[in-house]
Amino acid sequence: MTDLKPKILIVDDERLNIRLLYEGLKDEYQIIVGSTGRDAIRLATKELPDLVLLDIGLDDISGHEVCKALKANPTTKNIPIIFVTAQDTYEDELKGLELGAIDYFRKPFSIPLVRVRVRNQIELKRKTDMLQYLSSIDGLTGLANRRQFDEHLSSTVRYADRQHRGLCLLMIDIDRFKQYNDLYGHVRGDDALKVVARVLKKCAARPLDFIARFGGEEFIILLTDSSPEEGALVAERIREQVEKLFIPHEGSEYGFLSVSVGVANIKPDVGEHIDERAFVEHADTCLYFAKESGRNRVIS
Ligand code: GH3
Ligand code: MG
Ligand code: MG
Ligand code: MG
Repeated sequence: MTDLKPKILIVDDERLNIRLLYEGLKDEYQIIVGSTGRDAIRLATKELPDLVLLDIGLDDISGHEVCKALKANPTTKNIPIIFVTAQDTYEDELKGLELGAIDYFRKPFSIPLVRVRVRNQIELKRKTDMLQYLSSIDGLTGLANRRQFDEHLSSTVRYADRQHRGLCLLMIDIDRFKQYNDLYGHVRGDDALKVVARVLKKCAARPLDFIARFGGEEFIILLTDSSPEEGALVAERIREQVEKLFIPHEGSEYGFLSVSVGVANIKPDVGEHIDERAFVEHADTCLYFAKESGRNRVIS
């Protein structure tokens, strides 16, 4: 069974401090421990704890430097850090907080006080995570929303630039959907959007496939490390699977609900940079041609 207790990383070079904190927190939390600055960075990146209790005076890299490194890394930047230290000058405290730590415990610490302050921070983190989740998800389909897609596209494009990896972008639009709403009502329209979203999840199910609702009845899929052939194959599978749902649509020339798909591909050479906007516009242009040439088809 997985441990659902919040996870805390404790890093200190003195065993006694680790033991005290461990004993005080182990009943409520899953605890991971480290004794060096390198441990702190490695474990925070690998384990993604909900909170880090970080000593400042460490043997290799100071707690302040560790904090700077974690705050500079997009995957660890939102993990709250509390400094636990014997260095209790005003300047130390100020520096720690300025580097992005959220709190500061002085040694020798009072365990009941540590417990309460840790609990408050964990609660705050839980709420922040929930808000972050809600602001990145489309409520109707459960897919990522446009905002999250834009962020994901930027980071994936940077990765592809560095690694010279191929990307495919699929722009999917439901055909004659205005008429579908007019004929069958908005509630059935919403149902159709959910069903199409399910098809997309089934057809683009690799861990690196990213699906989002781009807006209205348009969806977008970013395939990382994919060749143009793979992109076209996924697009064709989507088109076919939606067609095979056989959802009646009397306003469509095909009699059933269908989608059109535009596919753009890119693979940057050394020193080349992908233009995000042009990439999305290319997929959109292909989608436009798919519509122009009769709908229910894929154009790359
Ligand atoms: P085309 O084949 O050219 O794509 O025609 P279309 O009718 O699908 O395109 P158009 O852009 O004219 O209409 C899109 C429609 O999608 C209009 C709007 O009523 C509908 N729509 C957008 N968002 C939602 C939604 O959240 N729920 C429902 N039910 N309908 C939506
Ligand atoms: Mg120390
Ligand atoms: Mg449409
Ligand atoms: Mg549209």
